[in-house]
Amino acid sequence: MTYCLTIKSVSARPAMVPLSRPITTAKIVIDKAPLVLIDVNAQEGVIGRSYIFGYTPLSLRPLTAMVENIADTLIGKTIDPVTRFAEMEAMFRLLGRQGVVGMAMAGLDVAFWDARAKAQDMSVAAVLGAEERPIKCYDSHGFFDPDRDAVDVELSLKQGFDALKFKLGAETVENDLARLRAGQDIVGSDKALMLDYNQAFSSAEAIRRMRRIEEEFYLDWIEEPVLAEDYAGHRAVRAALRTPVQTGENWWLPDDAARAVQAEICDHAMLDLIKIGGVTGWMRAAAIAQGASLPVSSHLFPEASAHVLAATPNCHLLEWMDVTSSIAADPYQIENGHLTPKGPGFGLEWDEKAVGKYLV
Ligand code: SMN
Ligand code: MG
Repeated sequence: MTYCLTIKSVSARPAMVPLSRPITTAKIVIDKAPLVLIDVNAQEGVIGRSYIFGYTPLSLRPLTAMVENIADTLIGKTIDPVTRFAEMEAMFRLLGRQGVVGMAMAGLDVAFWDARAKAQDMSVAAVLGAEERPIKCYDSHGFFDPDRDAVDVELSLKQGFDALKFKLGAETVENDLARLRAGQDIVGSDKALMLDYNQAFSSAEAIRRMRRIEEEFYLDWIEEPVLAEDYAGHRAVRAALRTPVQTGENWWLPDDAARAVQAEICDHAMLDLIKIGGVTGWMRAAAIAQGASLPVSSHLFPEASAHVLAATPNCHLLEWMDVTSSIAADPYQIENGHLTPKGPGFGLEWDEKAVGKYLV
């Protein structure tokens, strides 16, 4: 089958999808995933699929509309992801390519790559020139509450994870420390432990808290200690601590990755497949990080991230967070703390009966 595909139609379906484990931070609880499911239908019969995680139900209608509006300009064009992405970037040069615009562009890009690979009966990892190898994961837990979450942490250990992340940022650092002690009591000191502050603090407060935590713990990274766009704050935290600084899930396109690397704000890079610009954006941002010797980890989108991480020489860890198992026809499974990319495409097809229950 030729891989020269032509876009016949695009569907964007908003859904509130149940999560096997709610996503909790110190401030919010997300118990249903606000997703936009994108299908790119090619005239040749191939369907490229992707999804956007919208963080809040408030994003679903604008995201859906933006995908549909962009798609209207692409009908009849070929599914050449790099070419189409350049067109979309030019289309929004004046408006700006961040936010809903960037997420819609990236959602279409991911679906294009899915279609492209399926047309060649290959996985996306294989199309990118990588072997479909197991990618080491960490289990991404929420705002750790020992009474509520101990069972989930024990399950992580049974699944073979030897790296776990907790979100903290409680009212007081004493409360954070108590949660961390309880978490490490379960995990043990031989496992990698990471913390995510989800942009909660000023650099002074982040440094104050982390210096207290560093008296007791050796963490593998502290993630987003300050506002994502506060590069000076990230640099200050990085200079003050021995714990590596992780950030990047809120970088828009490879452009932000370049600016962050130039500003030397972090020790690791975390790329979010949708905010970084899909597969097309990921490959460029991962190369920028590689040039700065930054290990690259993924954020959300574990299925497609397994494929792009397989093609990322500076691959570090895949964030395991189960978002789609309630609607996937053949959900990805963790094996001994690893996730292996499968095809064709990203190996992600929907159970349409299940999807139908959650469309909004
Ligand atoms: C996160 C925050 C909000 C939703 C999903 C994930 C978090 C992470 O920053 O790194 O997992
Ligand atoms: Mg994070």
